[in-house]
Amino acid sequence: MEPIVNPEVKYKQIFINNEWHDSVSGKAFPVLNPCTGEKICDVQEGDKADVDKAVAVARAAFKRGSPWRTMDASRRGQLLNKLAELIERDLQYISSLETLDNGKPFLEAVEDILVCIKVLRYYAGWADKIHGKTIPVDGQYFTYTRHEPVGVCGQIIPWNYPLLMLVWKVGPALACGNTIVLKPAEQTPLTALYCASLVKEAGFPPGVVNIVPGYGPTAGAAITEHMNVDKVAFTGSTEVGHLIMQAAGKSNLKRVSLEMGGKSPLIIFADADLDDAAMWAHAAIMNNHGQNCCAGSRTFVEEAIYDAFVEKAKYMAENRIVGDPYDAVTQQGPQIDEEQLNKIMGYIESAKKEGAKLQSGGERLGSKGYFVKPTVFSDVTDDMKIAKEEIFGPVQSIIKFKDASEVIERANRTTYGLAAGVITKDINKALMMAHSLEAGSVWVNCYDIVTPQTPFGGFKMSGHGRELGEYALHEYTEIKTVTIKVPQKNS
Ligand code: TXE
Repeated sequence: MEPIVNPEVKYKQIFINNEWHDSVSGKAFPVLNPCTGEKICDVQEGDKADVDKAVAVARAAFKRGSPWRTMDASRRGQLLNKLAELIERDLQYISSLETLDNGKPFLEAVEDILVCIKVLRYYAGWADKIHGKTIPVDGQYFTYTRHEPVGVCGQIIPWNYPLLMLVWKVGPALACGNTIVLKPAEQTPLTALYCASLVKEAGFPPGVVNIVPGYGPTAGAAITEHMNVDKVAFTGSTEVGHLIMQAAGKSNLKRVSLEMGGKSPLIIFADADLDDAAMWAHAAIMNNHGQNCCAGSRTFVEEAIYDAFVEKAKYMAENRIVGDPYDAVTQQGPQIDEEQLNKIMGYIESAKKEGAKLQSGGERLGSKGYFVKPTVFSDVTDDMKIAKEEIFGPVQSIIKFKDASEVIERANRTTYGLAAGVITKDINKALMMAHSLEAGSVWVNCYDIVTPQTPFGGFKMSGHGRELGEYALHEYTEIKTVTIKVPQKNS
């Protein structure tokens, strides 16, 4: 598929009640092209007043007796399928828009959007299969459970996978019958807004999905503090995750699910096929420019193959093609913005100072846009900043280890727990590692395999709750126990 280079931006307003609105304040904010740092367009800037409007209509759409509440569950599934079909129809345009806004290579944007379609279809299938149980209770009673929607769900998403993060949250929420007020990241609101137009075209009733672009401390905080929002789902930094739990605690104790960052270990044993291991490790950290919550940002390599591995890693980084994301050969585009660029460059400098050995990259590429050369450090030790903190950039840290029990301790010595990987031909070792690593996902002889069917989320400070798979439905339902006295029970 060919991209539409610099596609037209069709929607720049706030989407409330299936209509487009200017912000109450009259303000708009610039959306920048990460390849150039230049403005793509201005988008209406939502704030508390706009969030209030969106929550009010989402609440009305959730009222008992409303078209949405009285709709057959199977019909909700049909609407989700329709939305998937419309995204598929516009795949080329949406992927092109994602590349413009986010900077990821066009073919990777296409991959993202194809996964969006799969996730929507997966949850479309669930819509009429979300049900409770009848329970054989003690006494003369008949008891059953109902899985009811939670209500108005606030959803706050990041910029690294803009439409994918929207779909991960919107899919299960709608399958369960909730209504939504979603805030896209300020860096990347464009595909979310286009998707809003498809929500309307698909036939979702007004007020079911509302999209309020804006900044975190204003629009985002208004969602998290709102007394009429029943649940908030968030993907982003741990720092903001803390704020979200605090806001929920201070307001109405809304339900909270969080997916935050990681410092995920990928552990390569000496028995691994070296080329294969180097390929997985490179992809684990470099994919999406390192802007991946489960990036394999600590590459642990057993000492017997350490030097040979470093050579391969260096070669792969040096040969990675960085440049224009609309060019089909490009593997890496720009980082999302200047703040992220500066953060990454700061980590690279700290590694140089702390004694890590720079094998490749280590600097910005060009002076326009936010490109970083794929960077590899060897001789990284556990106490260095780059081995402890999330860099969120194309920076591989290769760390040496001696044996399995030692590396388990070291790999788990982090406040994060999102993902981990193991590469070995020894099945016993693989299983022992998989069951010892403190992470929500463990990949063996592969990495970053996330599918619509598999739960995804973090241990420890990487998260609360799970997205995707059947497990995500728990985050979007309340369980009600109904007990009825009966004159006589029979087994
Ligand atoms: O995240 P923020 P940023 C990590 C990664 C990255 C760092 C900072 O390490 O370098 O976080 O990125 C909204 N109340 N991840 O600054 O600020 C914000 O508007 C409510 C990991 O972009 O957490 C955006 O919509 N909302 C990650 C979303 O939160 C607030 C993906 C994420 O932004 C808010 C992104 C507030 N007070 C960054 N402040 C992952 N897990 O994949 C901000 N927001």
